[in-house]
Amino acid sequence: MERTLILVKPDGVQRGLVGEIIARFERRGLQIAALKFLSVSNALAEQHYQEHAGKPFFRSLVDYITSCPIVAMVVEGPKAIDVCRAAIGATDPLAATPGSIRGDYGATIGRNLVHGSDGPQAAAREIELFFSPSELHQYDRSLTRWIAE
Ligand code: IDP
Ligand code: MG
Repeated sequence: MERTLILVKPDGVQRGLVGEIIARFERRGLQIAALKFLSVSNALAEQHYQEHAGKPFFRSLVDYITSCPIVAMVVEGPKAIDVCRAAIGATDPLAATPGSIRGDYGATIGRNLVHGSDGPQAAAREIELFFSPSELHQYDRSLTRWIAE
């Protein structure tokens, strides 16, 4: 079982795609372990994207992710990191497969709607940046008893 950090970036919120994007992960079979709506500070943005510090797009990336509240979530499941990266699609929406979130809703690399951790180390680091341990929930899913009591 793996956990990974997903962000619905400001363009996803502004375009009214929050429900649609969360639904993609739910339908893929992933289980929500944590979920919140927050404004990302400059400091948090710089930490989250630290691997990109110094790149030409770093400043605009930080401006983008801090420009409007976002949805942060932790989802879990078998191979959750790779499953989510596949559901999200390639970084540049032009190269993203149709059927992926970026392939269906994105047009440009600077507005690609969603973030997903790219490996186990990144996932652990990023989850800790956005969530405290008490905000992460473990529970068993079942169906029958949630349809009829
Ligand atoms: P990823 O989000 O698919 O993991 P990364 O290479 O980690 O892609 O880049 C992080 C984010 O930085 C991208 O999702 C995108 O928002 C932004 N980004 C990456 N490359 C460029 C670029 O060439 N121009 C503008 N923004 C970029
Ligand atoms: Mg990345």
